[in-house]
Amino acid sequence: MKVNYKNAFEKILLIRKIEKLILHEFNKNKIFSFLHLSIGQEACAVGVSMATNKSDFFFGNHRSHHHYLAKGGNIEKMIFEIFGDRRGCCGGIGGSMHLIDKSVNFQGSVPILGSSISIASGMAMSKKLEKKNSIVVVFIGDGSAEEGSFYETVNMAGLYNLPLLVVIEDNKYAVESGHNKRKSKDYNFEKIISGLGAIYERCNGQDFENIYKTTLKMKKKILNKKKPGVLHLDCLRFARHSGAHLSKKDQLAKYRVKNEYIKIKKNDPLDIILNKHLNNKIQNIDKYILKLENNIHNKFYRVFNKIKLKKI
Ligand SMILES: Cc1ncc(C[n+]2csc(CCOP(=O)(O)OP(=O)(O)O)c2C)c(N)n1
Ligand SMILES: [Mg+2]
Repeated sequence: MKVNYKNAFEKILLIRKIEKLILHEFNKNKIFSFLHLSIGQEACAVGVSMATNKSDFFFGNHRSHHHYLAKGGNIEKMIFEIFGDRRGCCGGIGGSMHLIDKSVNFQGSVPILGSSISIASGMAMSKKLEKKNSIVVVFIGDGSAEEGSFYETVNMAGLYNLPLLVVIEDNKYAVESGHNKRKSKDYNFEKIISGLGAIYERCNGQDFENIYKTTLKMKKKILNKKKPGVLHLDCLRFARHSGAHLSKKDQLAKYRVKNEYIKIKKNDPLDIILNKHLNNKIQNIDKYILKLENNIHNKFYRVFNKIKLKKI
């Protein structure tokens, strides 16, 4: 199997750069919408999207810029949406938590925690009835995986043999509550999910290669065994829960695990791909990255100048 690591790196970099441009504009107070940045978690979306096909469907949640962009959603329309411009993918009335681009099978992001899981399972049922070989992927957070609808849906998806893949991006926090405040010491995800009749896999959500290979394996199993799957990705949220903050102050905050900032520094998904797969293959890597960043900036910065804010 030949994996295109350069392509994966460029996709992650694109998502990172677009979010940083948005962050920059947010700081000028132009945004009316909430903003949940995916910075640090981009590989989760890129790994899953590269291991699935265009004909597979994605649903997102409140933190979904990376899911939308990894699936190939229209970038200009996303920027317009976040800034409340009518030309946004949701008519400019939804903001950053309401992204949709059906032309690439990104079926929508929904900010009510746990809600998109059951909507995605309905679509998985329709794909099963149509006898299509597609799967439906829904991305949720570790906090959302504590909603009752998650357990109910995985159970029903197991009962009806639905081609559903639930991807849990476990960044260890729901806003500022860590696992130790929300889960019993003996909480065992693997036992719970297997007990509900679904396939369960867990891997490093900072490492594109891991996510890509595990997703390929899971998709095969979902279709062959006719069972839903839950992919549990251990990842790191570099930014604050919401708002335009990507600061060391937050990474050092009391609610975080001790020394988490060191882990963040060492586990950037971009560095992981570079170190594992690209450093020896690309000459003058700094120049290559700078060129990519400049191209993204030149192509998309002009979109911010076109934004027309609606009069309320
Ligand atoms: C039903 C519901 N309850 C509360 C909220 C407010 N809320 C938005 S994001 C969030 C935390 C979600 O944590 P997690 O699912 O782990 O996702 P993360 O933000 O870490 O990506 C909360 C409580 C909501 N959107 N929906
Ligand atoms: Mg979380």
